[in-house]
Amino acid sequence: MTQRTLVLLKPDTVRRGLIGEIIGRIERKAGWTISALELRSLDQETLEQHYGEHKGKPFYEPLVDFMSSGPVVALVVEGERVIEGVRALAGPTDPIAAAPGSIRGDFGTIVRENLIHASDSEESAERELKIFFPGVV
Ligand code: RTP
Ligand code: MG
Repeated sequence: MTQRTLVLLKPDTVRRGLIGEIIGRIERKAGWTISALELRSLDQETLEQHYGEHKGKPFYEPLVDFMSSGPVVALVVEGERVIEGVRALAGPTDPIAAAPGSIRGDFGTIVRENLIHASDSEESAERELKIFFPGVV
């Protein structure tokens, strides 16, 4: 089942020079393709759309501050079961609970600064791709 997903390499990834490391892991999965890629700074409106489901939660404001603290790399990745697949490469939200070998497990310690976002379902992917790459979908 070929799918498309939205991936964001968060500002901690860019600051720490881990873009290549993380993109390399995605690229090495058989048959997956990066079909769009952009380094960009996210404004409040974009973040509100993207993380709207978390509005009102205690971590929302610090999350938005963090996500606008520096540029992110936004990517569209296409391929076999890529939605579930990139989530598996990333590991669970809390990097301390994430297994070594996963991106968050290998590089993260702080829940907020967990390196990568990946769409969590087909519906989320469709919604998020429209926000970040309106020309692509
Ligand atoms: P994401 O949406 O970024 O791919 O991450 P996720 O699905 O694994 O986690 P989610 O529950 O959607 O949370 C979104 C992001 O908010 C930050 N967060 N901080 N308790 C906290 O301090 C807390 N909880 C979540 C993380 O950056 C998380 O990825
Ligand atoms: Mg999420």
